Amino acid sequence: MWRDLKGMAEKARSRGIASLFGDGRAAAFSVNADGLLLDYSKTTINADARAALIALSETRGLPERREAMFTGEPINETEGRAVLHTALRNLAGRAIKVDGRDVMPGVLDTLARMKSFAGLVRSGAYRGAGGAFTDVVNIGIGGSHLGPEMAVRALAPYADGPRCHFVSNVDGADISDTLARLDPARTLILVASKTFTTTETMTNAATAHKWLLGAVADPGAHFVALSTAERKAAEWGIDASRVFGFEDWVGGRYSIWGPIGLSLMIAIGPDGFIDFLRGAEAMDLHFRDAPPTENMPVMLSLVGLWHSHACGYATRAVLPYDQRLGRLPAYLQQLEMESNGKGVALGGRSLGYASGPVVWGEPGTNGQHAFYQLIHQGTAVVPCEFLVAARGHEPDLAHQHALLVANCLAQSEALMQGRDLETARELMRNAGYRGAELERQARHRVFPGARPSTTLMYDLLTPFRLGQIIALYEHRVFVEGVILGINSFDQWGVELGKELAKALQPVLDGTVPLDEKDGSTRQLITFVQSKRG
Ligand code: G6Q
Repeated sequence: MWRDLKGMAEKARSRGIASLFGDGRAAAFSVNADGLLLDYSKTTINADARAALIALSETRGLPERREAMFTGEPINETEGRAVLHTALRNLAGRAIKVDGRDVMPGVLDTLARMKSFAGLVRSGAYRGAGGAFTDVVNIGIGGSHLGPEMAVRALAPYADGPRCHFVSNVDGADISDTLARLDPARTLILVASKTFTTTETMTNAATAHKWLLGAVADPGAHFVALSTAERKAAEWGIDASRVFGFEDWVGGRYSIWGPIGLSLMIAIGPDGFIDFLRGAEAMDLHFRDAPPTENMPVMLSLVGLWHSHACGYATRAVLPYDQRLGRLPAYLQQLEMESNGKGVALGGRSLGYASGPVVWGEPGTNGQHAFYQLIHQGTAVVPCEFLVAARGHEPDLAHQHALLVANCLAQSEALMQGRDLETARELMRNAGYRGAELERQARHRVFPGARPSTTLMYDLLTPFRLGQIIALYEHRVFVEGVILGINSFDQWGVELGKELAKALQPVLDGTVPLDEKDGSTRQLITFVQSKRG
């Protein structure tokens, strides 16, 4: 089937994109979902390619796998776990059973506890040694960091609680720079760690504890734990009333919807957080029910696979024309690359084709003045995924928002249209060039065009909308994983480096000899040791 799709892609390449536009293409190659519009008409996909992609998804068992995920079957097969982040936003409370037990009463109870605690922090009823908390520091990494950091920044216009800060890196510079600006007596620390064992997080938490120890009588009262390891959090000395647990069927990078989202809830308030969950719930219902051509996660995924596996484009750029979505590319990098960056299929055999694509990006218009050069004229084709709101949150600056939207639309138009040599010659002729110099200058001004992009548009980036968008990407990654035959919910590839780092620590300290290391590692360690003295 991949061979057929590759053949189709080859033919599509010669057709280009602009020539496909006739009556109704824009609407026919777009999907709407509760106020979101995904336009994928500026790609080479035509009706035949779409039908073949949908057939592929069905052959790979997408409808059955999707149902298995929503109903709590252990589809994370290498870890023997269900995959139920969708339960965290199942506000309707529909029963979902894992091993015969309905998980919803526990989920809703934790949500109610989070709401109550966030309310107490926001009102100042739960306070620090120096008064109501003015600042909250979320200490976590990877899935316990990127989601809340991205969402708090995205929803800044809705933030009316204490300021939220995020510390992740084991590099002492991160926590040191963050705490330097804060008053310990009015700072609440959230230790966000599913396992409560992650080196970076536990090291930073200990540093924060030391910082508080010198400043307040009861540092423990300034700590909250967000973790599945409730016993470990208790051993660490955090009172059970401030431990918010979740279960192992919530993967780290899918965990923003529960306790790991507490910083977001404190920032925008429980009502805003519920709206965020509602947006995700709306996307879940849509994903579960809509037929393929009207199903946004399915179509977004198929368009992505068309580009990565049929056309062979190795990367994909995420380009939000929204400054507050500045961390979305990093968030999606983890979601996509940790989920589908695998070389082995579910059954244990080698994949035999490319894994999920490399994802990267930056907000527009900034990227335009940096790497868009390569996107327009470089030799590698990079499918671009634009996101933009129709309206901004700054009514006084509507003219700036209009400029932002114009730039976003112009980019997708330029990528598709390009500029041919004859037009470039004409431009250079008008600029006064003649002869060989005209020809030389003209060639530098040619844009190949026919470069694909999609645009995701929405009215305003509200909590509901953000919830919907994040759930859209989660499901897109799931569909892609099903079609590629990958388990999107484990991450064994991060383990080896962790093990080696642990073993290297005593070597760096000089308590274990260097001998067994390779020449390069030995040289680098010797350099560090000589500088440390
Ligand atoms: C995410 C990954 C990983 C994880 C971090 C933090 O899906 O599993 O990024 O979130 O390693 O783990 P803890 O939350 O257990 O500290």
